Amino acid sequence: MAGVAILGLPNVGKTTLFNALTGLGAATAPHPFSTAEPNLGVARVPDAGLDRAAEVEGSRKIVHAQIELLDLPTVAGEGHSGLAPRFLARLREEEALAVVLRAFEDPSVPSDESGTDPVEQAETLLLELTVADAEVFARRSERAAKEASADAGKKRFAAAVAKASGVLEEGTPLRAVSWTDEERSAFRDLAPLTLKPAVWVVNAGEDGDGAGAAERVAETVPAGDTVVTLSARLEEEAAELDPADRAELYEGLGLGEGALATMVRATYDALGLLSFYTLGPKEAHAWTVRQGATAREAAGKIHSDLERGFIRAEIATLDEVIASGGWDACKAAGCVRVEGKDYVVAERDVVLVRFSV
Ligand SMILES: Nc1nc2c(ncn2[C@@H]2O[C@H](COP(=O)(O)OP(=O)(O)O)[C@@H](O)[C@H]2O)c(=O)[nH]1
Ligand SMILES: [Mg+2]
Repeated sequence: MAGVAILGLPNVGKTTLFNALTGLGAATAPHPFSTAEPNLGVARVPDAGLDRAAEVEGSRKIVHAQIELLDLPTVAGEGHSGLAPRFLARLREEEALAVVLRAFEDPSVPSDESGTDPVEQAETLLLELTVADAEVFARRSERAAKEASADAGKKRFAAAVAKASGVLEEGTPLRAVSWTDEERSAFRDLAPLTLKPAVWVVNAGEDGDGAGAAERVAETVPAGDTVVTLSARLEEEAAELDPADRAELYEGLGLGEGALATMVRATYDALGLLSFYTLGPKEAHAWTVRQGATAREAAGKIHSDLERGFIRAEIATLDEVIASGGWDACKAAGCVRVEGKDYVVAERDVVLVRFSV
């Protein structure tokens, strides 16, 4: 399961967002540092399409895709404003970062630690991540240079680490530079924070639109990073509603599928993952594979027998299935195609694997 760490300055809405995503109801408070230990939870990837498909198919059970979430406490003092050194190692284990930036104004929630300028916060956090990486790479680079002088085979490794160390010393996150596969594999054990995909979450508040802020954040962070806007508090309230009421609320606010779905999808994208589906009377199931996965690989996610005995896949898009009123109707209408083992699975494909073992 993909793991995502939630970061940000104190009192910006990290735990609120965590609660909205996990439905775990961890304590939030209108003062900084209310989270003393990391909260760990599993978020069901919100997916209105999956819910609707289950409805038209009459599936008895719905299985959402999942991500693991870590809500890290912010610890004050000693020249770091967001990342507690004692949690850095934990952070390096996660695959992606969701960075919460406060844009909402609320006099009952102090903002002295963060301010309400999301661009300033993005700059601060990016710099902290870069400095944390710079320390690790400077140390490793020194050691690698010594190793390389005794063993010529280690020269290329030392050169890669030294180059990255130089980039970081200039205050540039590693993600902002392109690296060869060889260089990337040299960095792997150091698990650089600035090479992890990051999704920037502008917490704009219930009545802020945040569009301008999001645009400015996008210009600040490394090119290609995704920026989403939401109100963590509104999402936390929405998460407590049943699906129909939630859909109505989102529709009333013009939020479409809801901001959480957008955020999680952006994270999936950043991680190079996508969802495909299987549908039946027993269950409607969202599965996760890497982008570029073939039909045969996707079959292996469902069951190893399906991969081994793969014959062909029948495929339609989720929207086609919903519009037709179910898989069988879709097939009758001719919207199901047949694909072979090398077909590259697309986001929102519904897949029926034909196999024999
Ligand atoms: N008005 C408003 N308050 C929010 C929003 N998101 C979070 N808060 C409040 O901000 C306070 C701090 O939130 P919390 O999630 O504990 O922040 P953390 O320190 O980043 O984990 C809480 O009182 C939240 O209810 C929002 O979108 N609008
Ligand atoms: Mg918190």
